[in-house]
Amino acid sequence: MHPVTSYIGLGSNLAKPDQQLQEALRAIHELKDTHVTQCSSFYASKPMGPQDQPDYVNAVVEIATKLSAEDLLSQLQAIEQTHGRQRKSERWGPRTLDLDIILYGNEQIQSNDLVVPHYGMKTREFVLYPLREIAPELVLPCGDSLVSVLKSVPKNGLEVIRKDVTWK
Ligand code: A4P
Ligand code: MG
Repeated sequence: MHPVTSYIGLGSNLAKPDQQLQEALRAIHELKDTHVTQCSSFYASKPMGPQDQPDYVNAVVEIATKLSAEDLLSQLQAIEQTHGRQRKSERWGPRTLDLDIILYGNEQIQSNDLVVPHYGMKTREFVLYPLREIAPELVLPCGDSLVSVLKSVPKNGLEVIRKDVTWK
């Protein structure tokens, strides 16, 4: 199988978020048949959802992977688990580590476990701006360019907190 270019969204707002993202990045790079090809800066973002929770740190990584989308999802969930993620009933509540598949090649996937492109990607500043940093020319599977989607999404206080992130 030829490697597929996929984009993963990383988010954390508990237990040293910056460190959570750094460790997740290394863990993703070490997944079998997968390596990280680019990573955005780390960004501080205002919480989407309940406001009585800490600000988030978010980033987007580009990977080249030979894993199927389903296998990639289960590998990412295993990384979340080793980072002490506890799934709670509160929607959009705080978390130590959240890894979402934003895009998987040009595929559109709709199964019980997996919806790609990620359902929130077109409205979330903390996904779109980091993505633009590493893939400014990107065109989504629906045919919309990233740049055109970004025009209607304000930054909402999104701020770069770390540049030149490394994963080796
Ligand atoms: N799932 C379906 N599609 C995907 C996909 N493309 N990538 C399923 C990953 N998972 C996908 O996820 C629930 C189920 O979604 C999984 O079992 C998987 O099969 P989850 O991680 O258990 O639940 P969640 O992440 O709490 O739910 P949800 O609704 O996906 O939350 P979001 O959308 O991830 O939002 N504010 C800021 N500033 N930054 C953030 O990163 N994140 C959230 C969580 C809230 N507020 C935030 C941020
Ligand atoms: Mg998630």
